[in-house]
Amino acid sequence: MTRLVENDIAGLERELDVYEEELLKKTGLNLSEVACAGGNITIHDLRKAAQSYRVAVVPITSGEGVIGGFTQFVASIIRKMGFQATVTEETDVAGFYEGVCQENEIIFMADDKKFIALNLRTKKVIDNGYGTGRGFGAALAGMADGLAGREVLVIGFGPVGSSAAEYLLESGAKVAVYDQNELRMKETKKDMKQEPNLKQALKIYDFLIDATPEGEFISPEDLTDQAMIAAPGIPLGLNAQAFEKYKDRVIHDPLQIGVATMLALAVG
Ligand code: 2YG
Repeated sequence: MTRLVENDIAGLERELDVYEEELLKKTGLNLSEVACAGGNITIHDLRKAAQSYRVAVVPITSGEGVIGGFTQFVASIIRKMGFQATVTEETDVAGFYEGVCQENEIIFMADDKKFIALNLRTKKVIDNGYGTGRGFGAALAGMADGLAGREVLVIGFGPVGSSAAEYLLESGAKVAVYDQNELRMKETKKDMKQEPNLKQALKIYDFLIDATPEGEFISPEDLTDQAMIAAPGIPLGLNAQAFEKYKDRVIHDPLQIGVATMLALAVG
């Protein structure tokens, strides 16, 4: 799991509207719609939940400590979806206590190992990796105008890649998986095809999920002309030339889709 740094999120809060316009242009869906698709809830239910739940985001100082702007950006993404969200004054347990006492029933918090959304009313807890994978699966489906019956290659079968693959199977897509780690390849489900050679696979699949922590391993000549890429992996797997050529068909962000889908899953 890649740990974000302050620079990965600096200034993104101000650009959330522009980000959402781009997302809409590429997928035909706004952030809440992508989150609802990934979270298997309706926009109507999300709107209802926004009237009934308040959200607290708690800064956690353990391990490598607080990431500048992280909790504020998480809260602004949640507000973008129509919910009331605040970052607690206090951090850690004191922050959790503050959030609960202020009657927030959804708590977001992240240390260096886990980033979760906890629903205190239903006791449902959602992991960021799970939300991110499903959300980017839904975004790719939006960009492709549906993936039922289509072949999708998932690169990287960690928590994000495996939940993206799960979402894609649910959507009726034919899922193939490549992971450089053989043990991970063994974890793929029976109805998923294993692709042993990445370069060969990139030449045949038009729909890709890049769920690896590797950067810049994909060049323009590796990809098909029709390629569409949803890339939750940080850093981006496309190199600069590939990004330049395919940027209108690439979805990549450090937190927006993952946090939005966590919220949809937490209230669903
Ligand atoms: O409260 C804080 O500011 C810090 N304790 C947050 C630490 C977050 C560490 N995790 C990550 O940076 C990422 N796993 C977050 C998810 C990125 C998904 N693309």
